[in-house]
Amino acid sequence: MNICMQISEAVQKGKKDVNVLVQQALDEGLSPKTILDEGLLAAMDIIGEKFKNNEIYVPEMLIAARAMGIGTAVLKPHLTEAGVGSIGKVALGTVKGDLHDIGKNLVRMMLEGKGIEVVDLGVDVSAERFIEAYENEGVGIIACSALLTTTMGEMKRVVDLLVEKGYRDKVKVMVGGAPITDSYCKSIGADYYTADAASAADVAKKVLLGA
Ligand code: B1M
Repeated sequence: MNICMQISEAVQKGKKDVNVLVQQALDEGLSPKTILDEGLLAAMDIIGEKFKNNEIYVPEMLIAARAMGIGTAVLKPHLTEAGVGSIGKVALGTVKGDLHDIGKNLVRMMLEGKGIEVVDLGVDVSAERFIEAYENEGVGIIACSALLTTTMGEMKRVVDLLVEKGYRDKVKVMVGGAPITDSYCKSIGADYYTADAASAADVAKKVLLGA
């Protein structure tokens, strides 16, 4: 079994020593992106599929998520560019009612890797809190993540509240997460949809630099 498959298995089983395997993969010369995509993220896809088919339940998803966090922590310094000065600020959070934070945390890591300061609002973030972050922190972008079809509607509330408060043309809204699509982004009047964390960071950098 290759090292990425071993990492995937370790995450699926919730093994805390997945960090050792991730370090081993780095030592073997695998790129952080390969380890992320073919090891850690591949595991979450399998976990999601098994959950859908009632082969595993929430506790198993939770322990896998914890192992995923341990694995990504090892990759973090390798995914971020050292010594990059801040080019702007983003308020990032998972929307109200939604507790999924693995994707959000990856987005944070990639944004920081581009020299962007991140105000991490955490999970279960209401539209009002996103707007407060704009008012108090002077962010150039509000970035919303959602993993549930039942919570993605909060993104529309963010846009609507910005309009209501007269801020809409002063801050950009980025959206992402498994159920989000470009057409959904357009339909709610948000500015940018990206499918993955790396693309989110690329777009955010361009926006903040006014490119
Ligand atoms: Co949940 N869960 N979960 N879960 N969970 C899903 C999302 C689900 C698809 C599983 C399934 O049925 N196959 C399903 C949603 C169905 C739907 O709405 N269509 C589901 C469900 C139903 C639930 C519960 C309702 C289960 C229950 O209680 N009965 C419950 C809800 C709790 C709540 O939030 N209120 C629940 C709970 C949980 C756990 C807490 C146990 C755990 C989360 C732990 C944690 O996050 N700390 C969990 C997990 C782990 C998953 C799966 C297995 C994995 C999610 C994940 O982290 N993926 C997931 C199935 C799946 O996705 N295959 C599932 C890896 C992560 C890197 O991907 O977040 O998509 P993702 O991020 C991607 C992109 O989407 C993008 O970048 C990342 C890649 O680079 N991205 C952005 C994300 N945010 C972005 C923002 C951007 C741009 C890109 O710009 C701002």
